[in-house]
Amino acid sequence: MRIIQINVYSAPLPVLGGTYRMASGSIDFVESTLVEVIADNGIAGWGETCSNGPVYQPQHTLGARAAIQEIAPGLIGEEASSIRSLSRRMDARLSGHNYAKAALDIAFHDLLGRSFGLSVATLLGGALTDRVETYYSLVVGYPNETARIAADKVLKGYPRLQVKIGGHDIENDIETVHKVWEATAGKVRIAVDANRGLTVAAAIQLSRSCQAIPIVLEQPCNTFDEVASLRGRVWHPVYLDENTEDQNVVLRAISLGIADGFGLKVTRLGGLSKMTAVRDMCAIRSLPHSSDDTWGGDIIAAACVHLGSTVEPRRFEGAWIAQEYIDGHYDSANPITIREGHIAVPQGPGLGVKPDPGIFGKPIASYG
Ligand code: 0XW
Ligand code: MG
Repeated sequence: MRIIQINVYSAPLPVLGGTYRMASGSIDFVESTLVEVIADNGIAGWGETCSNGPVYQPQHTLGARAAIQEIAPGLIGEEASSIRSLSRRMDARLSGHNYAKAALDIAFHDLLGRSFGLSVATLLGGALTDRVETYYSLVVGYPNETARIAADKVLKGYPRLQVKIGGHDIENDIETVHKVWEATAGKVRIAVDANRGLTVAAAIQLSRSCQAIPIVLEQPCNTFDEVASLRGRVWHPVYLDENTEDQNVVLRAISLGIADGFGLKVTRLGGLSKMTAVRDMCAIRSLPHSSDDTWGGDIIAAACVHLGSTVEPRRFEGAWIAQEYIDGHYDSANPITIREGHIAVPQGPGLGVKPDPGIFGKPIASYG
């Protein structure tokens, strides 16, 4: 089974319902990049990578496309059944750029699964559940309004909320956390995500002012070292998100004991292969984590859900998908949707999701 063609597509995704506000930048529109990897058995596998703007992380749309341009020609004619050897091949063509390689890695899994009649979750070791938790991400806002939305999401069945803070007055953030806690009355788990936006002093102040509230502090400060310096100075568990730029950072955070859990992104880590190794590292130390991505449609959502279904449920912090902010689906027959705060693991071979024919128009690049 050899790769004979790779097509790259662009999908514009305007943000539904207004601006998605984070301490590290706001977005109104993103453009996703999709890859279709076709093998000589006539089967195609799909992958996706989509940054949420150029500021959240170093990854960006044009970077992904330029990286794929470097890599893709070297994959034509390669054996598709060994994802490990395809991964080595990608590294031989281009150093770094995990987020671009991730799209191809997801497509390799989809192709392999479809070719052998196995789901991606099965390829990743086997699903432990047929539906995974998700969480609702409340954008940076003001205390009363954020608390009102939080209460509504609890009624909708979300088991976990992520409250975005940072980028403005810390007193406002502290009040927001208290109001959200009062409005949700202990019915959900709460992560408070500053998206790198707090100083060390502000993170300590927030934690001490919210001592009695069982929150998790997600990526409070900008750098790994700043977050590391919080150890023993804050009351709450600290999770790393944006700093986990590759597998080695996760390994270092675990071995130094500076993270109590992680917000993990499939594309940032380099795809399902690399994320699976990180999943297993976390399992060794009983560390909780999510299976998210920055943004994107049904393909990346399916990848997050398949991986998420293989994580021990008691440590799973949810698979975040962008569905609430996107109009429509790539796959009208098998869309990935949130129901009562959970997402069903797609059935069928591969990712269990396939874009409707012609939905992305003509490829922006083709190799092979
Ligand atoms: C909630 N997310 C998973 C989606 C946005 O890209 C931000 C991100 C996070 O947790 O930082
Ligand atoms: Mg986060």
